[in-house]
Amino acid sequence: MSTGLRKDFLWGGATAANQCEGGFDAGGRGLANVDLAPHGPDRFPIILGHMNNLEFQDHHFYPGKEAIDMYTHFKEDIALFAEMGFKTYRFSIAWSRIFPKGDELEPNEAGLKFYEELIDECLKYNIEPLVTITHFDCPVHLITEYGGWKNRKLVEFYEKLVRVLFTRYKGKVKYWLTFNEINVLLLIPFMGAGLIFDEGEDRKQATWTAAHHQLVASATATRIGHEIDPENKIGCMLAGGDFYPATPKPEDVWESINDSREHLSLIDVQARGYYPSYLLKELEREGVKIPWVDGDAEVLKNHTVDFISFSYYMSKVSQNQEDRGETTAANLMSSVKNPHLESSDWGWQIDPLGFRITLNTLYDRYQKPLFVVENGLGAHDTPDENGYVEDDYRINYLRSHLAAMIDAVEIDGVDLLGYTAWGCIDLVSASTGEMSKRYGFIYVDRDDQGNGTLKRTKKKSFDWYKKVIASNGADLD
Ligand code: BGP
Repeated sequence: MSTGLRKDFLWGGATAANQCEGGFDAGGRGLANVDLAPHGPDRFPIILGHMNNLEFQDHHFYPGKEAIDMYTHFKEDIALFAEMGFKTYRFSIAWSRIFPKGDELEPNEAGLKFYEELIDECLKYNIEPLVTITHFDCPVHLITEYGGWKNRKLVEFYEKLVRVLFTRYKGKVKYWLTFNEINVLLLIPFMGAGLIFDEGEDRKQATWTAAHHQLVASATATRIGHEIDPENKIGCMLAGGDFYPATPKPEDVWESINDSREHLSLIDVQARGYYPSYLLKELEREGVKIPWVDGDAEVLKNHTVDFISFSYYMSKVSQNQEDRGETTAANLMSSVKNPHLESSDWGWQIDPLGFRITLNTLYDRYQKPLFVVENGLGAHDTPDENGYVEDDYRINYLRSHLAAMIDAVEIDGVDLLGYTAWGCIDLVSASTGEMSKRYGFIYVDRDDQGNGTLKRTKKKSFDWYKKVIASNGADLD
């Protein structure tokens, strides 16, 4: 039986350097903002940019320093991905491995070599590397010295980074994402753009200055990527999930349109090549100035992305302020609770049809190929004495979401390049810093305090996903 998915559909899994690699000071790696996000109550104020925290503090535990030590386990891990039949593996480059401070003239060979070996390991198994150039990370030196992405200099440093990557991995890597979930820099500016706000600083101006710089950097990367190798396919990346109006009340519908626009505005620019009129008007009303430099409009216009990638965990609900009901957590934001949906252990609401809806919205809006680069269920796992986890809840979540995704392709005609399940191996949670929020097909023995052997064990979902891939999505049982 065929599913309507393309024959070369890129099935796989996704991780991010700061959540799995560890080795925070290995091979000459420099310190990055993401290293400084501790586990515990200070995590959120820090990733929001509310707390100035640019060095390690003794009273905090920093889970990213060792994470699951993929830095030394990557061969073992990629062998397991290959055993599941992965066609692609999405990982990110830690900027500070390549340029430890960010503003050096020459890159760090040890960092380049590390990723080269990782890429070669993928290619050995015919796994197509899908590289996120930056997944929430920024060298700390670029923050202390330049103020992070609110400084135009960052565009230059990023340009240097991408030139080095495109050149070094030419012919080996074809799929690239410029910035992970670019829209969340509006929500977590320290993690998304290395921003820390001074007392009394105009946060909105600083945030949109940083956003403009990332947009120009992204378009510049697209230009350079295509110049260096016309085979390169370069995508943007959205923290996705549609916003439903809480009721048919026009004010709620309007609220949902505004919430959608807020989240789509940055990829509107990356996909269409210009700032949407609703955003220009809003920024003008708020007195925010876009820091245009000669040539920016052209680079945005002429170097739009080749495809749209996104994460999908849940849909969200919008309601006008006056009527706003009970809220729940929703991937770095909050949402009005949807009474029709179940929730995960962390309150994220589970909505497979919302996945199909989101795929349709994005395809209708941009008419470019899509790539699902994150989806999955963060849950508490209870391993038996051998480390084996019977994670039927995860299989159920993925089964229903994959069925909805296949409907979007087969019935609605969405053009979809691939699907990478988030945290295909257990890793540190971005929002909470916990290990206990697990997404993987592979269990990693490590707890929230950093105890454990780091032993990898296949979960029940491992064999299930293997079967899904082998049947190109036809066998979801
Ligand atoms: C996205 C991030 C990932 C990832 C995922 C799950 O926002 O791109 O880095 O972690 O969400 O979120 P969490 O780890 O908070 O459960």
